[in-house]
Amino acid sequence: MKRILGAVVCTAVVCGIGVSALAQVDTGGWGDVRGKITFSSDRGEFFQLYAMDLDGSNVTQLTHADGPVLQGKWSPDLTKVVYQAKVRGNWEVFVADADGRNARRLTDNESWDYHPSWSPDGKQITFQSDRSGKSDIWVMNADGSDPRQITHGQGKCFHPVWSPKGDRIAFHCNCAGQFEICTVSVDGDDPECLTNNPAYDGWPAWSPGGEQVAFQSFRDGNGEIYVMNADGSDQRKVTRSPGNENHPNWSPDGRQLVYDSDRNGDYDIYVMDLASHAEARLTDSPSCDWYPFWVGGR
Ligand SMILES: [Ca+2]
Ligand SMILES: [Ca+2]
Ligand SMILES: [Ca+2]
Repeated sequence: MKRILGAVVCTAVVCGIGVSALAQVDTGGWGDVRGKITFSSDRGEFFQLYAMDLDGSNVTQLTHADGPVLQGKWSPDLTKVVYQAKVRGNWEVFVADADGRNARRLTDNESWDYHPSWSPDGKQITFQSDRSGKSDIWVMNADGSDPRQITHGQGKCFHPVWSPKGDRIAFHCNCAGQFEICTVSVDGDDPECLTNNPAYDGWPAWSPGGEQVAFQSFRDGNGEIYVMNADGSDQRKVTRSPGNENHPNWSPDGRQLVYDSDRNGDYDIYVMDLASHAEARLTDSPSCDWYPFWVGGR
């Protein structure tokens, strides 16, 4: 990663020559991933992005960097992908074309910048950064310009996700010693928390229409996936396993959730039909497979 992305950054952004050739070295251009589920796995030397069909078949490695790459999220119009990569010891946010070509670095500082998520119009990206001295929620334009701080002192805030309606950002936050799911308007006003209990609540994910939020909670002793209405009402558990379920994301039609679980000893990707609660295991590897994302979903 350091060597390859360093070359991309220097050549494409600073030096301004050879963009297409080195962008191709960066990612190889992985082709069309529409309709697939992507995830991050350390089945190689570092975490990289992978894609598979909806039944778990045809696993292909997307990124081939010499450092970790995590959390690929395709834009709502499926023209771009944003992801985080570790460069010279700290996380930075990158954006590329949907097929992986033309990777561009959006953040460049010694702080950690990560957990990027698109605005519904694809014009802005929210992300988490500790550049202010602690972990806060930030927003920037999709070209990396005009970064602005959204949360200020509510606690350590993580994993922002932009609502499909465009008006609010959900995240999890250590507020007064409790991890809760909170939301804030995109200009930083009107913060509110949707959960309130001593257990860890985290990793919010808006349903495609924005009416519901899936999240992880430890309120029953181990990590389970829950779904609630967007106002925090009707919080209900949808997984029931002795392992830890994490990182829910929605199918494009809102009928299924994809998440990871260590119920079989290491993290693998699972999918659940919300009407029947039927689950299917999609990956079965001794490595850590997590952060699934349904391309075309949220
Ligand atoms: Ca950084
Ligand atoms: Ca809590
Ligand atoms: Ca569980």
